[in-house]
Amino acid sequence: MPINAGHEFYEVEKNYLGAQDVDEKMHWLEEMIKKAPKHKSSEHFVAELKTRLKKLREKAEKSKKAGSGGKKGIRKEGYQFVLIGKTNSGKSLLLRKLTNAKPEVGEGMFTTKEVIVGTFEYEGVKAQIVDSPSIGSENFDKSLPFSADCLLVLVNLENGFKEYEELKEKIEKYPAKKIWVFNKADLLSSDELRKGIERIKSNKLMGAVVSAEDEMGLDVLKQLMFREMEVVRVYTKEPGKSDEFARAKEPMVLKQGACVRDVAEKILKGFSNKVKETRLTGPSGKFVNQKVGLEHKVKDLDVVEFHT
Ligand SMILES: Nc1nc2c(ncn2[C@@H]2O[C@H](COP(=O)(O)OP(=O)(O)OP(=O)(O)O)[C@@H](O)[C@H]2O)c(=O)[nH]1
Ligand SMILES: [Mg+2]
Repeated sequence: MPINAGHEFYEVEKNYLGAQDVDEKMHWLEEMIKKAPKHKSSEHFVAELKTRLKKLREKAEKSKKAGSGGKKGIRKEGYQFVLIGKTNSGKSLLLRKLTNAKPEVGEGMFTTKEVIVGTFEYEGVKAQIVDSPSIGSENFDKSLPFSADCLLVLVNLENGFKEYEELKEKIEKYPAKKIWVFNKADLLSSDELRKGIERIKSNKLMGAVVSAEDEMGLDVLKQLMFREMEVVRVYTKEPGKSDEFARAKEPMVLKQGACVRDVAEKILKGFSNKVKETRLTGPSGKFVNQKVGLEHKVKDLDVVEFHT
């Protein structure tokens, strides 16, 4: 196909050709459409890809209706973390500790039989955490890790560092961000623990050593998760009210890189042009009560006041 696609496109195409099932195929096809060159001579080719995607979607829909999927529909809401790992690594116990969900936790293998969702709340920001049958289970959900924004990859420290090496290869294909969670630290001697931490450091891994059981290291993990979400919290207030008053309310949560206009749009829904003046106090401001324009980039914990 002489469409002059970039190297990225061919990488994605390779994944598409090697995909194991319909969900994975659909994912890579969507990526191919995104990465395909956007010029006149490739229009026909892109149209063809889109037809192919439509057919796959219909096929997936049919097989779900026929009940072969059996997956309960989980709706992706906001930012989504997906727990992934081998059986007994402690995914379900971790979900219990990080969210309101109450999944079954068991000493036996493959306790978790279906997808379960919990709500994670940290520093005023909410996210979804999804637990599902372990790698190696017949119920393992092949498409779920593709939809994730970030994977929480559980390594059971009982099995040593080799489990990390094994998992690394298995999860390479997922485009999501990855946070490594080295669990069951309570079962290691302090010497083993020290060596483990050194290896994590020398591999420059983004991760935390935790014990879901003893609730050790969970704060570090939560901070990492929060950081990976790349959000900013912005407080809004009415003119005349104090910053303390504004900060007592729930913040607005936006993607990093958002500007004052995005904040205004969220409140005024399509009427940000009504804003006559904006005053800002906080990390992105040079001084208190600074007058800023709609294109001013907000930072975490800014307080914004609109005059309409
Ligand atoms: N000592 C210790 N035990 C843990 C820890 N985390 C989990 N466990 C235990 O490990 C076992 C497995 O935990 P689960 O959370 O059910 O594991 P899973 O990864 O969900 O595994 P599946 O059975 O495949 O669903 C349970 O007996 C837990 O109590 C930990 O940090 N320390
Ligand atoms: Mg489980």
